[in-house]
Amino acid sequence: MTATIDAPPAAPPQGSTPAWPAALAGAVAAAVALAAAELLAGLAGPVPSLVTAVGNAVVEAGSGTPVKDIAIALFGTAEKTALIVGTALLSLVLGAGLGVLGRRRGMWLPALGFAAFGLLGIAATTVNPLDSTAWSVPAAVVAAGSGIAVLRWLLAYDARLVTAAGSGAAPEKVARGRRDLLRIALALGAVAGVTGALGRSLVGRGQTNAAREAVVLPDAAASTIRVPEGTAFEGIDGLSPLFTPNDDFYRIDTALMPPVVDVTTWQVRIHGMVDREVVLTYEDLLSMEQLEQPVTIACVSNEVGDDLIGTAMWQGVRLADVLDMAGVDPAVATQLVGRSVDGWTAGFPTDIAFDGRDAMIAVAMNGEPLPVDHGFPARLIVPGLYGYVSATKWLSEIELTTWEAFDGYWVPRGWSKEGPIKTQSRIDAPPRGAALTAGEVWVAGVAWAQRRGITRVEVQVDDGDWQDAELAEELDVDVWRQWRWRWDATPGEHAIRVRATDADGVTQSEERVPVAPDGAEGYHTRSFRVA
Ligand SMILES: Nc1nc2c(c(=O)[nH]1)N[C@H]1C(S)=C(S)[C@@H](COP(=O)(O)O)O[C@H]1N2
Ligand SMILES: [Mo]
Repeated sequence: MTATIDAPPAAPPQGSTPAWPAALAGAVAAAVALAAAELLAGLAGPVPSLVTAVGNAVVEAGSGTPVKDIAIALFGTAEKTALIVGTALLSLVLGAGLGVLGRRRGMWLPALGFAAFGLLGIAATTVNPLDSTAWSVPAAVVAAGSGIAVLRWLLAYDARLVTAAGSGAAPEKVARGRRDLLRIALALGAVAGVTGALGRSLVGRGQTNAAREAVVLPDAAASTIRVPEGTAFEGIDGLSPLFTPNDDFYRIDTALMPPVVDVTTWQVRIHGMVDREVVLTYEDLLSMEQLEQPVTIACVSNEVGDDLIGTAMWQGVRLADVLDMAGVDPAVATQLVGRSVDGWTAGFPTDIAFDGRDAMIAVAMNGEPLPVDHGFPARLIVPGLYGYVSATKWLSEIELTTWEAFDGYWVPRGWSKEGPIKTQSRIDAPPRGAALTAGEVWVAGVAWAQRRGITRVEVQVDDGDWQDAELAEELDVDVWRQWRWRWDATPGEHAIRVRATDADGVTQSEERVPVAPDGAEGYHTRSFRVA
């Protein structure tokens, strides 16, 4: 100590070799390792999440012990999340320790530490029979490898700074180097955080899919979808099928990632202006009387001629049945609001649930449990209303309120409070880009006027007369109807238009109207080149 008073120090003073860079390097390396493992698990189905596996193993080991009770007491009922966060945080702290050790004793120690981490992860996967231990090996190797690489690089960076300080480099230069190191480490940590979160959400999705696959639907939907005789035209290239396959069904929602719902704890609560609150679990819904109904749903944002519309066989519980359990007076509780697990809302007049249409809490789509993208485990389907006012996916609440008391998600954003679907028609065939030659060509498509039904579709070529198209049989007023028209095509460029008339005798409006605020209007027109 006295030497430093009289003369400049021969060795760098303690303050210039702080421990934090090594600790930070270790923590960041651990974060990168975890993130790499999670991303791999998220991307590759059979690869288990090592963090989850370790968490599960801890639960297994700790069941019936105070460890678990303390975790629940500290973090509330979100013990699963707490466990994962806890496992991750503990890993970061251990990583920091490895960083400090690595600087003092050399890289072999942290390398062993990371390898031990990997082995622990692999061992943890043996606890849960659903985890593949074999597939955990690549995850562990990638995790340990990336952790070691990052730590090596950061410690080498730090070592250069220590050497520079020791050989008399300007203190500002060393300080700047440290700031750069801090910045790099924090950036790496941030990237690891984002990657890890992405990986986890993908893992969660995989778990939801597994839960979904385990669902056994009540009889009704076990039947495959049969298309009744005459309701669909065969063999017209480009024509939309009567039922839209789930994989081709349009998807519209505000969720960046579809919410991950644990179906074993999920429930829907019917509350607000009711005689008694009702809470239904997934099991409850499946055990109630099932309704199976084909419905064409549509998005208010569907431009004329576009494909934000699709038809499915929906299965579920009649909404009126559920409302009757709760005791609802639609003259008093004038609005029904569906709320999603992620807080999204949609509201419509309560009357609609009782007016005879097949409004339902749907659990199945085309004979399968609802796909995750389309609202697993349950959603609302209300024939005749655009999705934004009715079709709440990942349903968690049905709240009865008044029309004036609440506005659903899209209403304050400039969309109409009421959203009945408008009569529309679309030309599907011939498909885009088809090489047409003169002669007979099928022009075909779909037309819809939910709640009313379609009675007439007409086609016009260039400025010719409107001609009646042939209609397939109506499956249901709430389902689109296929139409076709035999065109004797002549060489040249032609414009073809279509218009539909509903069962009230009202023809769709010709004047173009944009999608906002309550749905597009106008005739769909396409041009074709005939050779
Ligand atoms: N939770 C939730 N449900 C939602 C939405 C949403 O953003 N979040 N969007 C609605 C809209 S605008 C439409 S058109 C339909 C689309 O349903 P689909 O994605 O199954 O086709 O879902 C509705 N349900
Ligand atoms: Mo929509």
